[in-house]
Amino acid sequence: MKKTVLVTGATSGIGEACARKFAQEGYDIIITGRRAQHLADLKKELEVKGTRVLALAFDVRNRKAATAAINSLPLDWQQIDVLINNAGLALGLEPEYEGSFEDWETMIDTNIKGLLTMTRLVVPRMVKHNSGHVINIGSVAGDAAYAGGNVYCGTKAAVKTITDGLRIDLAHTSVRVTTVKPGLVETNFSNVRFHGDDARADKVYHGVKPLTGTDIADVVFYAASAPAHVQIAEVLVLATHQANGSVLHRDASK
Ligand code: NDP
Ligand code: 8X3
Repeated sequence: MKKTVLVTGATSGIGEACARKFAQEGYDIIITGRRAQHLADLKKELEVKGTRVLALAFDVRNRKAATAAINSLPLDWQQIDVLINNAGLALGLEPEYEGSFEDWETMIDTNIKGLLTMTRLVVPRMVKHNSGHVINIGSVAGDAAYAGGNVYCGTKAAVKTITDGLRIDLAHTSVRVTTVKPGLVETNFSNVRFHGDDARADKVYHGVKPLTGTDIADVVFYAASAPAHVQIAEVLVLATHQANGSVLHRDASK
């Protein structure tokens, strides 16, 4: 029987790559994000290739909108087999004593509360059917703070702990729970972090071969396609020249 995946933040980067990967592997896809036009374009492209796609534009910070979107699912889309909680962002790299209250709030509301909202809305049906898989996108940033990472690192540490908590709460069921923790992935992430300063964003990837969204999508799919008795609890995926959130070897000649 065909399976359904719901990907949050499917308009760009890792989420978009996950949507493409699961589509390629024969899943029906629910793509979500705030940018409706990006969703419409991706839906059109995947449908041409024969994938069933449902696009739902909403902000994961808006609990009412998220609830309405999940409650609006047509009958044949209601059984979600895989939930990929990917929507998230970093804003700023200032020392904590100079950080922006607004940026902090956006990160906490998106990365932590948005992920919790989607989990709370989708998981009860998984429990009812005693099957499903929640894959949360954490980060190497959640393993240890790096300079200027303060609040972003804190949100990703929270993702790890919240995911571990969910795994405990679901241990009596067949629902699996995974955290995938990427390192440096070249996406829109740094452009967003630096509020559209693309030159500064580009510098993040100078002299190093970063991971791609597709690299992470492959790992996410690996976890989702493991045999039912295998629960990949956590995966840390780094670029080859990255050792942790703070140590990255750059080749100055590149
Ligand atoms: P992108 O900026 O390319 O993608 C972020 C996605 O999140 C977009 O689709 C965006 O959609 C969505 N999103 C952001 N805010 C909201 C919101 N309020 N409501 C709904 N969707 C939202 O970055 P990445 O692909 O790199 O990031 C994806 C995840 O991976 C994030 O959780 C990030 O923290 C994590 N990560 C990234 C790493 C990296 O180096 N790139 C490394 C480790 C983890 P839209 O704007 O349309 O709403
Ligand atoms: C994104 C990776 O190291 O830029 O979570 O924080 S990092």
